Amino acid sequence: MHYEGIIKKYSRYLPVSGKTPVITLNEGNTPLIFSGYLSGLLGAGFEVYLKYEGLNPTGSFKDRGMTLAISKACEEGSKAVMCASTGNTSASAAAYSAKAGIKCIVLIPNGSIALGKLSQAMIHGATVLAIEGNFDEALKLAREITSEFPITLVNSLNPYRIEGQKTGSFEICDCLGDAPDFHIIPVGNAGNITAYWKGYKEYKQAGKSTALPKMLGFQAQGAAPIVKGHPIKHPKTIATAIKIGNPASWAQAEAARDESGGLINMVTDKQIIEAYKILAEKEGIFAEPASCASVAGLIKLSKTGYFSKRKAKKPTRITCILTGHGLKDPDRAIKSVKMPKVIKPKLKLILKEIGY
Ligand code: AN7
Repeated sequence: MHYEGIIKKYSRYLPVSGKTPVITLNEGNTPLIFSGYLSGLLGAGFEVYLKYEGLNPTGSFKDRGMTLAISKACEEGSKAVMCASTGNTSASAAAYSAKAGIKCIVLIPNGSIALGKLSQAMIHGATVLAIEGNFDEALKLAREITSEFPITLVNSLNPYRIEGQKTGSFEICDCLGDAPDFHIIPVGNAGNITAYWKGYKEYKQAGKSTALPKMLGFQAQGAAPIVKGHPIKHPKTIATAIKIGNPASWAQAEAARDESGGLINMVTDKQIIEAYKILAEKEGIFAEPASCASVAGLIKLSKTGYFSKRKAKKPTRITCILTGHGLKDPDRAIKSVKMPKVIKPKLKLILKEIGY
């Protein structure tokens, strides 16, 4: 069967009807990749899987929520959508709006979004305004404007975003045959952890899985309001996607943590870059820095003995969500490695360099 995106695949779990115009780029159906290297770090009895959401059409998990948010906006007759964004939401909103033929306006924090994401919002024809302020200020403005004018807000405060994004859990359960034991995920505005938890609960309710994972969320240390227990006025991290000081779904993230018996913790930029390089060098997976907060969190917890050996005969399964593609932020990649050596086009010189 030709795959046509998450709405068609999971329509029975989503608020859609035969009348909903399906605006899709065939998002979802992303690979769940076994990581031999990370499983080995934890030792016998553990299996680590990477959900590579960077392989969605615009290169991030946002497409799962955006297909539904834009489809519902069209169903309701909306002609314009708006979002504030650290980059990926704007890229996705711009692409799906282009497909739908509606207007898209995005507010981004000036100077704080990765180049790939900015290029996406612009090439898809969105109206891009760079706010002299941070993401939290941009979101406040987007909420104010969309509550007064006939423009649909497509940030994750839009419930259809959460509904679409919960399909990530369905895919993981379908792939593993049941829910994993632990689910590790980066936390920024906290929509995705909210969505995954909702998805796991609903799939169990529907009899499609038998268990629920512990939800383990990771913020960047310089942008860790939930861990610290108060909003951060001037969040700081190289993981610009999660440079958020006052998450919109704060309470829902805490509920996911508490209901599942999980935790929300933080990782330093250094730990994020270490995980970024491990994924690239050991697994051949290029994920953007914010994505790697999940793997950095796994490594951090493994060192503290959090994943203690379990007696169960079955392996303990852990999924890490890699939320966005590494190509989103080429500047960061280049800053993290040595630049190529410039060399004269002479055979002998090249052979000498490569040791032959
Ligand atoms: C790669 O695009 O908030 O906790 O405006 O792009 O659901 O916010 C992006 C968030 C993780 C955090 N990883 O997810 C935006 C935006 C990547 C991201 C997150 C984002 P949430």
